[in-house]
Amino acid sequence: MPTAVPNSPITPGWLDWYHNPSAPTFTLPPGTVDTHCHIFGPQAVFPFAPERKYTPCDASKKQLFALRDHLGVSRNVIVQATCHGADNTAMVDALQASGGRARGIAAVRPDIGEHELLALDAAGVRGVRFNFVRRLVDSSPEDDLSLIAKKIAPLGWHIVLYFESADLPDLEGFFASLPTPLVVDHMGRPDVTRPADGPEFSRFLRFVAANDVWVKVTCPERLSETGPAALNGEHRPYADVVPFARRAVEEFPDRVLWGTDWPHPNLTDHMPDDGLLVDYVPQIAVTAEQRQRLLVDNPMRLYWPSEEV
Ligand code: 0GY
Repeated sequence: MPTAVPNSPITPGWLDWYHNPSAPTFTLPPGTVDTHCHIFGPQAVFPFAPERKYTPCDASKKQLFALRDHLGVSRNVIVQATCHGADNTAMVDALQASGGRARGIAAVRPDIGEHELLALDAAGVRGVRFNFVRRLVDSSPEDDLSLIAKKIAPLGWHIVLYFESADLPDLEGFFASLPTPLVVDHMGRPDVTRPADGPEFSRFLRFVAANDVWVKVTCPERLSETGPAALNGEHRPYADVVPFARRAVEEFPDRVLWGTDWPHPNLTDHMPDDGLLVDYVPQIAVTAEQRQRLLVDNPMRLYWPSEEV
């Protein structure tokens, strides 16, 4: 009999996801897609990758689907978390259990073969993630990434980019050379203590305008300095991130995407109430038409192009 491998201890100080999220007061439109969420393990079933930079608490597909239903979300896009490295088994297992209600973004190595790519495609994978955040990956060699990009382009997939805003000037040329549509995580992680109409975020939006780029207006909880609390007595969670997200929604109404980022890896300050993240939406998409595009029409075009809501 094989001996069971004991679970690794969770990273000290790790914040567990919010177990009893509030029922949102804002009702999401039918067909809403959460385009940024992850699965962690469970590690006893899907062990984490040896090269990972953190060991999280478990966050299973069943728990993700329960959150989906609680929030009034219809579909998920599950982004491979770095703690699973390039082993996409847990994510693919979740796609297969979703009854067609989830798509995936994989992490792959440059030597991946066509057979494996086709199997990922059949399971519902529609893109790969290139991660440039130094605390999450050891390196991001452009030659390797270019090779991956060349292999996935014929499948009609796209590339999800995760980087820090300070690195955009160095990376922009490489990004522009990639042969697929690009999807940027968390608005390119702006420094929200700077003005939303200042040079840094304006440069990011010029990059969006000049290329085939979609923007996830996600992760206010990760970017915010003011946090989830009321501001000046008003119920305005993550108020300092709002001008950035709102500017992206207004300038690129057809290329913005929303998501929860559940189970919120590597937060150290607070763990967001996912119900509150839904209540945040009307602050950044102020008209019903903007919300319909952000939450339903845009993600359906990208991930379920031939399906009705
Ligand atoms: C996010 C952000 C983070 C982590 C990951 O895959 C990951 O480990 O994406 C982070 O630590 O900023 O998008 O979930």
